Amino acid sequence: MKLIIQIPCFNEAETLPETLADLPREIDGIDRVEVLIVDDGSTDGTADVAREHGADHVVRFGQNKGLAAAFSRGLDVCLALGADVVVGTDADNQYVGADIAELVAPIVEGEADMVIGARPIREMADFSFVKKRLQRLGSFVVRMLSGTRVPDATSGFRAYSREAAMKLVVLGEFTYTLETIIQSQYKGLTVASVPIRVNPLTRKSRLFKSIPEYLRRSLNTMFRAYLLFRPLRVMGAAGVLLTLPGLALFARWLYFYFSVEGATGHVQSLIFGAIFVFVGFQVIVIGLLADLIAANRRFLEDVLYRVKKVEYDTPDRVVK
Ligand SMILES: Nc1nc2c(ncn2[C@@H]2O[C@H](COP(=O)(O)OP(=O)(O)O)[C@@H](O)[C@H]2O)c(=O)[nH]1
Ligand SMILES: [Mg+2]
Repeated sequence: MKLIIQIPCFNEAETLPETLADLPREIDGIDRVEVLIVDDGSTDGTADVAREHGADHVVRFGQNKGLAAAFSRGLDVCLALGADVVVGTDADNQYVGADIAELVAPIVEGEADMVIGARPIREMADFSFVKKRLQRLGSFVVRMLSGTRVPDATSGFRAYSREAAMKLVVLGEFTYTLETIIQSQYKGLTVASVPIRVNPLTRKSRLFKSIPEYLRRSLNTMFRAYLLFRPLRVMGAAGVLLTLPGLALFARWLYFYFSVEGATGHVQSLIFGAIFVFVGFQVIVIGLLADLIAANRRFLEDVLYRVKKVEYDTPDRVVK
């Protein structure tokens, strides 16, 4: 079994040597461990530092494309390099390299397709009170949306089976962490979680710049990932919520129309009722369309998966 540890980096020349030095090169059940650095347009010589400090493979973007793009590219490169297991970790040495053994164990044993390292959030002094709350709330929402039991949804310390690396498709621009968990559900990938340790902070987080910004981007990612997963449920519920008050208003108008007061008055109820019913109905129809489009995407993702299988699993094409 071959494990490739991939690290997305954006200007990490300072902390990368320490991170690389801490990575294990021998793990039970794994024959070979290699390291891939995805340098996302760094301007501080990250790629050179990576090579000097023992990274086996370095991929470099000419310009900054964001974490999600670097993650996706990393998965593809790992597949092309013949990885059976892929581990993702951060360049700032936030996670403890030795814990990678724990992370890959459920995959080596064939019990999971994706293993998420759960940080001891409560004990983390570097996390502010608000950040801890947000992490808990975010993980709760992801659990609800995905039907999984992941305690730490935003953890970037994860292991993926080759199958998962082929099936996951990340389109969001901000983070892949939430999207991949929501996707695992409809892709039939088993998600497991293991407790892991964290090192003291080496530098401030670059992804979590401000709370409103982080919230906005995370909510956006989650909403879109879920919409893709169950469009009709979301749009249908919104449509029904709009239609019901409309029908009530319409019934009110009908009641007065046929009661003693005759045809005069309560036209407002009729107008608002009609608007609500009309808009609600439109939303439901759009939901149906979204459902058809989502079915199409699933079909395309299945085709993509098969293409990847041919591309990466045909023996003479795999780069060893
Ligand atoms: N590819 C890429 N990676 C990034 C970018 N910003 C941060 N990262 C990487 O994402 C990982 C986590 O970043 P960090 O700032 O520690 O965020 P934290 O997860 O909140 O601690 C590190 O390996 C960073 O190098 C970016 O713009 N592009
Ligand atoms: Mg960090």
